[in-house]
Amino acid sequence: MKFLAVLAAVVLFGLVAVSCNDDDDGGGGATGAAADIAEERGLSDADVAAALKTYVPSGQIDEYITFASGGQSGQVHVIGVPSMRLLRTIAVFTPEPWQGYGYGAMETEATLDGGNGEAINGQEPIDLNWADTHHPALSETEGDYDGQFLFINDKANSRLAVIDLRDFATKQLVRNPVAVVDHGGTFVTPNTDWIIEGGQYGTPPQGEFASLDQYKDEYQGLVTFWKFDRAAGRIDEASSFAMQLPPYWQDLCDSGKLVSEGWVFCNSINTELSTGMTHSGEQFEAGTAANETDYLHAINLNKAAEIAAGGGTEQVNGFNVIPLQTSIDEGLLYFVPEPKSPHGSDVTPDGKYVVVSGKLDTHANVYSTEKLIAAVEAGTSDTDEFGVPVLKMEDVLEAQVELGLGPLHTQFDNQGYAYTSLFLDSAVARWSLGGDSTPEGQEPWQLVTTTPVQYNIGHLVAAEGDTVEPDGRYLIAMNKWAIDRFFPTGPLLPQNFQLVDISQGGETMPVLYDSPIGVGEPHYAQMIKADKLQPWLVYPVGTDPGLMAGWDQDPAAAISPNAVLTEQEAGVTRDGKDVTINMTVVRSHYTPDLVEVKQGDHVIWHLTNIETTQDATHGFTIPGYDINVSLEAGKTVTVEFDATQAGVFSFYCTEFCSALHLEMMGYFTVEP
Ligand code: CUK
Ligand code: CUA
Repeated sequence: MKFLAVLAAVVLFGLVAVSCNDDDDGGGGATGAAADIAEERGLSDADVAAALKTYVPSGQIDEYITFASGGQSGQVHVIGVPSMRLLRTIAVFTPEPWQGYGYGAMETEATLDGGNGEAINGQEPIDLNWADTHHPALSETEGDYDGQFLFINDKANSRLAVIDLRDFATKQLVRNPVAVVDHGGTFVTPNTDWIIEGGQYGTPPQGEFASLDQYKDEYQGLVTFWKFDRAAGRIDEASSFAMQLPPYWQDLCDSGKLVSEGWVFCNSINTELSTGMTHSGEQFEAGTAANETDYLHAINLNKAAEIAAGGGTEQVNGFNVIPLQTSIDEGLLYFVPEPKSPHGSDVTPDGKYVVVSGKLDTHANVYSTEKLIAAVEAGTSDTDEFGVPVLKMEDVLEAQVELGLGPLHTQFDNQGYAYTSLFLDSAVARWSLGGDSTPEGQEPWQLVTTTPVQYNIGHLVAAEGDTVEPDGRYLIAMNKWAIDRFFPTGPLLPQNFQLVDISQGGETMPVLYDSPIGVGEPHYAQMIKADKLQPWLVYPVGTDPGLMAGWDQDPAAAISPNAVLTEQEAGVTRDGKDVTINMTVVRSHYTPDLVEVKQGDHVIWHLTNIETTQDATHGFTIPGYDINVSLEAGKTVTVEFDATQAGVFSFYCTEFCSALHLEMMGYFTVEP
């Protein structure tokens, strides 16, 4: 079958290839059935070629998997490449009923609750039920994706999530107790020892008040380094720390790698310390764009981690914070001027350069990490108004590459090209790296070509394009505006992911496919080779996903003490007002199928799907109780609630699992 499909593709492609000289001739070059279809549908040769490059026949699997931020949905979307098919959404910060996330399953309630944080200054946190997710980060080993974990930030509430890629399930949410918002996260260090969460808008520490008149003295910037404990599969909050920074608006960060490993680079805006119209007489838009340059922050993370471990921190809201003065005294923080209103901070695969674009500048600025480290060692007497040492731009800058209007983010391929999104030009710019990486036949640090995209691209993602070993092949332009690309779904339109073929180098860089994303505004994504992922196909029977730790853990250790492994163990027991139900779930019945309680009883309901068949998922809902649970094969879940509502409730399976799915039900009776 596979051979036939390949043969068909070769034949079709051959037919198309014979007449590539005319892009718009209605597929006139193809012959036979393919030509007839192209003709009938008005497809050009380029259309047919793009279709052949992206079509993945039924039963075949995509070569790459993209994890895209779900933006305001607070989720992560899993998308196959090149087909651009949406495979799944992962519930992260937002309750999601299909996955039974936040609808009664105790383990998911606990995960969501972890994201609310603790009381600060005696104020209990408000339940947070949405997030503004921006930057997903795959875990890395020696700078390469290892396919184990995924992290993502919530800009709106300064939170981080840990997702395990064995079951594509969220294991932990943490809320930064010091920051109010974040942006430059998540990015990981080359062995995922640290997860970087850069700040954004200057504020006083969370829970504290200061007037904007006191901006310079009482407001602060922040970057937080979360310690990832790979064995536990969780963030270790007690070993994590933040660094207090001047109240500039820190933006995106990236971790150094190879020669620059141990350093972290964050760009910033609002070095003007603008406080808006009311206080400084100018709206933020103008007030933050007055200076010709802002500051690239270079942070010596290795040294900062030593200082933090050695007790060089203060406690702010119970969290370790290195005060700004300590960072200055210990040489943890250096600034380098960067062009007006910068965005993006992207380290090249060899770790030798950091690319920072200026939104209001036409260049990508390439800083040499080796020059930066040398300048730090040489020392400087220049400082900013807070006393932070400022290195000279000319000592650190390697190149300025003129790209076009509104350059934002940069990714890399395996041929020595860099790719930068041009927001205002609505284009992807391909340019050549210098140093040892210059592509064959190209001059170093030169714009090579641009491909128009529709429209106003934000981030872009290339296959493994931020690792030490990018794959090239594919790039996705993550466009903010769709306008005329899709059927207009009212005034609110989907975002447009456009798949771009970057395999050929030089001036060839065609768009292959438009894919609408109608679920929140994705910002960033990461694309990993599919064969690097090793997802579980079923859970070992009785697994509580909340007990899953690191990948070295014996799977038996994640078997729930509440697992009900056989129908013989199933049943209902009562202890005073506490009623415990031990229930098995299997096609197509629940055991027991009758649960009788009295109004006011406290109900503890353990359910185990004892199936071992892939995709044999069952659901469980109790009408009127806002409970819905997903039980994938092998999973154990506990639901706990007070039987406040009297009546007769037909609980049932919400997943169409078998021919007798409709019969998969039972009665929960609550006697007044
Ligand atoms: S930001 Cu959205 S386009 Cu949050 Cu990475 Cu640049
Ligand atoms: Cu089980 Cu439907």
